[in-house]
Amino acid sequence: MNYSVIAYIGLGSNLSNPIAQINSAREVLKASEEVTEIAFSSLYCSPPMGPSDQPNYVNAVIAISTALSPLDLLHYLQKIENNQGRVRAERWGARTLDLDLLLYGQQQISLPDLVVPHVGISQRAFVLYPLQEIASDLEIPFFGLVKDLVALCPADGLEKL
Ligand code: A4P
Ligand code: MG
Repeated sequence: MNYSVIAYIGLGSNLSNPIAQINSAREVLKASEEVTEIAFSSLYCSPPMGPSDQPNYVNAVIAISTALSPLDLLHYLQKIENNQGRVRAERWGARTLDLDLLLYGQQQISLPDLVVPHVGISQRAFVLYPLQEIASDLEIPFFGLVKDLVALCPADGLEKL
């Protein structure tokens, strides 16, 4: 029996009614026996990072408690992405749903398929601003406090919905 850990997941979507995609992913997570929701941020809209010929994104962050291992949680998140019609084509390309494992407790993980804290967590407004709403005093291993990282991160056109 594993102990429960608090994990943070970034949700993103810019296709097929992004707000509904994010809300639906939240409902799936809430309904899961393996996951308990602790907090859910506001939804935010932002211009795309990466290829600019794609719609704006809607993003949010959820805090959960779970006894799933990091890799089992990643695979579970990928299953939810696939169930919501995710097709993997271009890196950083448009998607119905992207679920990124941002943090898993205070663990630092460096596996071929899983890097935690998530790459880019310390510089992305669409991750840091919603994360600050639910965990301002949280320490991100290696990078520092969420609130200090937000203070250094321009909003880059991010807007609360
Ligand atoms: N992977 C490794 N670590 C992780 C982790 N911590 N969480 C691997 C999730 N996956 C992780 O991911 C590619 C591979 O990353 C997976 O096979 C997994 O084993 P993917 O979701 O298939 O592909 P991707 O999302 O296109 O690539 P990547 O590099 O994860 O992109 P990001 O960082 O997710 O960025 N602009 C705005 N405004 N808002 C966004 O949310 N998102 C992206 C995608 C681009 N531009 C954006 C946004
Ligand atoms: Mg991703």
